[in-house]
Amino acid sequence: MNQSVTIELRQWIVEQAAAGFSRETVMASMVASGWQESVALKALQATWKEPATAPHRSTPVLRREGARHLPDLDLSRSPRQIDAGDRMVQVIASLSQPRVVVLGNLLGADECDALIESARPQLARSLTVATKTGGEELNPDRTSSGTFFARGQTPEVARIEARIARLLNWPVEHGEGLQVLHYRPGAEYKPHYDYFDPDEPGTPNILKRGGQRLATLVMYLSEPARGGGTTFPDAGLEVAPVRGNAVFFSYDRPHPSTRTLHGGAPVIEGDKWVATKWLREREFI
Ligand code: PD2
Ligand code: ZN
Repeated sequence: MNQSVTIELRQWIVEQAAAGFSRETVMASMVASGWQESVALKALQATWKEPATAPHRSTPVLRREGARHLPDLDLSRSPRQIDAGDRMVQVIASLSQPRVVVLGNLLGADECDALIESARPQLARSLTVATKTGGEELNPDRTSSGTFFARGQTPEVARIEARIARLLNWPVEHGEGLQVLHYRPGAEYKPHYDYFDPDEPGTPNILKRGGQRLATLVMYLSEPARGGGTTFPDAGLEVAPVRGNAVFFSYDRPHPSTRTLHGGAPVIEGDKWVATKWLREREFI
């Protein structure tokens, strides 16, 4: 039988690492439960890239030591709403591990329409960063079409970017330009990580433009009647695409133990439009 590395297998490996099992023990139990050795090894290599790193722990003291400064919202006093400068943004739900925050009212209906209409003429089948070279390539896991705006490309885009910067306490200059994606029924974005894999040969080139990605904000510009949620398989979470709402998540290191594997579920009925903002360590040029 030809086995392949499934999302479930990757998820299971992440859980075993978090529980403190060694790489060797995890490999042995995969083989014992019927996984071909080559597939088990491939899954381990893809999922467990830092065997020397201590397993993820959620003890606050440990997390604070050496913790990276990350984009984040100030939820310390459990606000219902956050003042993002020109708009009050609702906090609908939050998760600490992985850090995921669902936001309401981030964009107005007029802003969603304006972004869709300015993106529409520029749409092309979505590309992703080619990790082998640092260039761009067609990705079969991503059946949406999309386009990028330059930072501040229109006054509307600049206003939204200033709002995001204030909300997430991260400089506008550290953000990539907005990406707008369009998914028709059947289109999806299979689960992936947004950070750049340190083991890929093209990564050093990509990092020259502003360092690693640290966080993602996916803003929903439309509301498909069914399907199209943003899924987090390692957290068992699916965020419904509600127009004007958004999901924010951050990753303190480029590693699966951040549990930020996420995808865009297939759209079943209607059209899904999103705008994504990625936040980098340094100024993105
Ligand atoms: O459209 C989405 O829900 C989605 C899901 C996963 C977008 C992205 N990733 C992305 O733009 O990176
Ligand atoms: Zn993504």
